[in-house]
Amino acid sequence: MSRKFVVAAAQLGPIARNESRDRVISRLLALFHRAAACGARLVVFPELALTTFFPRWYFEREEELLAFFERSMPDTATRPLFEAAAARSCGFYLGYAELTPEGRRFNTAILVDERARIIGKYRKVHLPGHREHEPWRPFQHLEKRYFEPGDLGFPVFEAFGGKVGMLICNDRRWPEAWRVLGLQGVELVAVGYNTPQHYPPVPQHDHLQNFHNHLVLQAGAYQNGTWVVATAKCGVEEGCLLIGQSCIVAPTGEIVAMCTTLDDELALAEIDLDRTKEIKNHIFDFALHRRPECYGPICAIP
Ligand code: CDT
Repeated sequence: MSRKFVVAAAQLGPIARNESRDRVISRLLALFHRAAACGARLVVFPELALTTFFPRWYFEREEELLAFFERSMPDTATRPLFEAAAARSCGFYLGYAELTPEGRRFNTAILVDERARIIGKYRKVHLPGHREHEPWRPFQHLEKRYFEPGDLGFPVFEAFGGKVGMLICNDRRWPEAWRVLGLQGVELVAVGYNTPQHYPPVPQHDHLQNFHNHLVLQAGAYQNGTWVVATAKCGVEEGCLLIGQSCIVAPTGEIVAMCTTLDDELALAEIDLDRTKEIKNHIFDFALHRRPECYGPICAIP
């Protein structure tokens, strides 16, 4: 049976701090319906896709922070997305800030199938930035303060006729994250991101942000023989420029589609999950060529 289908990276332009959930969802729905009209079976939205990238601010009052979190999924605001998924037989990846009933906070993504069922959840493992307020920065990156590291590992889900994994933003820079997915035979990895162009501690790397984004996505795809759909929230958001260049990467490491604006935009491609075999059964045939007996230090806990 053919395992070819159309996927979409549904890139978002900036979301203002005071933009309502309903307004954001209407933007997501517009992209979703356009992708579905092009035949998409899976639409990948960005990290923290329902709000502005709020870790750029230090909040003194907890209620200010918690306003950016979802307490259940779906909830009233997001239900229309699930209804659209069922009506269009098209699934999605959605990043959002999760507040659990116990009061724990995670940077989370869900995978929803073509029947609008949540079939997978991932909580971001690699939280970048800092824990304390650092007023010298032009903007904060307080993910370490506002989220716990994910506690679900790097699961792979049977979905869309193949094996699907999820990463969130900074995770994509870590080969270990890709490899744990690769070792489970992942065939499609969905990644959402919010990446500022300016990195205050090392500004001499600012001009490399787009390069590093594609470098790690293409390496992760090739070295694990997987398709990648990577989606940005981008543009000038509350004075902070976030990179775009959302893209779809083949298991060969080639970019087959890419967004060219810093606004709401789709990148679409027909992918064939069977093309993962070109890599998985040859150059990176893990069973044949890996030497795990030499890799111990990677997993040693210091
Ligand atoms: N959202 C996220 O993880 N962003 C980081 C920014 C760089 S570290 C401050 C990233 O890795 O793209």
